[in-house]
Amino acid sequence: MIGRQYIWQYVYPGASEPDGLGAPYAYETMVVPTNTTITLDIVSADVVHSWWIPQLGGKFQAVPGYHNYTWMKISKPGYYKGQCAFLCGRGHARMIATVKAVPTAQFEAWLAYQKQLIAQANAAAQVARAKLGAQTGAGQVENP
Ligand SMILES: [Cu+2]
Repeated sequence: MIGRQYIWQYVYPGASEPDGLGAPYAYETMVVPTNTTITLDIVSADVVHSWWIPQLGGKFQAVPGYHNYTWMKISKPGYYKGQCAFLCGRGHARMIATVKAVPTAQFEAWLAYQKQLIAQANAAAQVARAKLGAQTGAGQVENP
C-alpha cells in the first residue's frame, strides 16, 4: 500500500519484472478476498499519511522511508470506507480509502482481469516502441 498526495495505491503481488513492474494495482479501492488473511506493507511516496477504515480497526501510518505492516481478515463481503487520518496537505480531505471485500473466486477473476489489462497495455507499448524505433531521424513524428 502506497500513500501519496492524495491517493492510496494498492500494489498486488505478481510483478512480471524484477523491478516490480507488471504487478496488478488499484487506486482508492483495494479489492480483497473474504475469509483470507491479507497482509499489508505500508509505505509513503511523499509525506506522512494515515490509512483508516474504522470498521476494519485502527489507523496505520504511511511514513516516508519506513515500512509499516498490518493484516486484516474480512468475513463479510461489502464495501468498507475510510479516509486518510493524518493532515497530509491541501488534498487531504479528498484522500479517501475503500476496501471492497468479495468472495475468493470473484477476487481471483478480478485479479486475472487486471493482469490481462496490464499484459495488453505492455503489448501495445511494445508495438509503439518498435514503431518509434523504426522511424528515422531525430524528432520525426509520423502523421496519423
Ligand atoms: Cu491525509
